[in-house]
Amino acid sequence: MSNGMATTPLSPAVPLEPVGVQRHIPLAPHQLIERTTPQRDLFTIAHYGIARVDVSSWQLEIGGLVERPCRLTFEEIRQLPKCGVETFHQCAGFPKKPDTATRRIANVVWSGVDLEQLLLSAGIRPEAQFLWSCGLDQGTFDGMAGGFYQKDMPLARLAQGGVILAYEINGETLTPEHGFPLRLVIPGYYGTNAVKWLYRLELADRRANGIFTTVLYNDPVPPSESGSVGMKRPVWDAPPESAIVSPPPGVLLSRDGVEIWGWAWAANGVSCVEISTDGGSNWSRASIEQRSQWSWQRFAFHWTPTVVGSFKLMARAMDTAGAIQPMYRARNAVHVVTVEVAD
Ligand SMILES: Nc1nc2c(c(=O)[nH]1)N[C@H]1C(S)=C(S)[C@@H](COP(=O)(O)O)O[C@H]1N2
Ligand SMILES: [Mo]
Repeated sequence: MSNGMATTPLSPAVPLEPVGVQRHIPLAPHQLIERTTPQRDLFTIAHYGIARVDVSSWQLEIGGLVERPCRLTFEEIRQLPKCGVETFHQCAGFPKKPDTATRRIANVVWSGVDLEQLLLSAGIRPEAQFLWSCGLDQGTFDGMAGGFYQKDMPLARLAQGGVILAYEINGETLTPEHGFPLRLVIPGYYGTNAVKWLYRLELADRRANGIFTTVLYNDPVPPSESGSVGMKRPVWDAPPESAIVSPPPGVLLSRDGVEIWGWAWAANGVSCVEISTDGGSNWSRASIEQRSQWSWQRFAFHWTPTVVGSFKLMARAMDTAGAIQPMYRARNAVHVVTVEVAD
């Protein structure tokens, strides 16, 4: 770990290839068959393009409100104790359309180094309240000059554990698309916070003032909830959500019965999933497995249709704090799958 050099931030320039917004979503909900999503099937989201980092000249810088600012090479990071975390990984969707459900969801095992340990060894100053994290990608997004991709996280989140700087996904080295050489992983938080191509961590006493922490990824809070008009809430913790994997949409079923199954997830864990086969009028409890760390949880419900016709199947999850997945107009709105039943 080199010391004392980190007062002037590095000003790295790395190529983006391709340049511009990247959105690849290879799997639809009915294709999420595997519990662990392989890296090659994982969705890719990037606002400016895919950064191509030369790891031999790359360093991670830790600065701001720390006692001992420092820089680490990739080799130095690889020599620290390795830890892993299983978690759902979800894109919050279009930053300006919080009402739209996009169902870009996966479940992966990340490995890397424990962020809290790293920050403790750099010395967290008492005034520090937030972690700012910066990626090596920069440019213009939605007509705004955004600078480096930057996010923030309350330092209080560290106490719940699991926050790591990851260099592997499912035991494989990260590809450039997913953040090589190093990315932040905050289990339970939406993917937008998981900064790829990380190069600088900074502790601060306030939120970061970039476009991705102020203008974008801040949802309006309804006055009924906050008591005042114009309040915003950062897109951090993921509320409860579920997706039906099977039966797939449009399938023709017999009246023999079928298992309705899928995945449910929430930052604080899912306590219950209910199924409706009549478009939301009646709900029955599905069985649901325990979660492992921040993993998604499989739910299942055996359904025997009593009549033929067209059916709207729905699943809705409740988290351990009692929040329920809303029916409409939310990024975690209920997923509807229409199927046909014939004799
Ligand atoms: N540096 C950087 N990190 C980033 C982004 C980005 O544009 N730049 N996009 C974020 C968003 S919105 C999501 S959903 C996740 C996607 O991670 P993935 O492409 O590995 O699935 O990365 C996040 N981290
Ligand atoms: Mo995202």
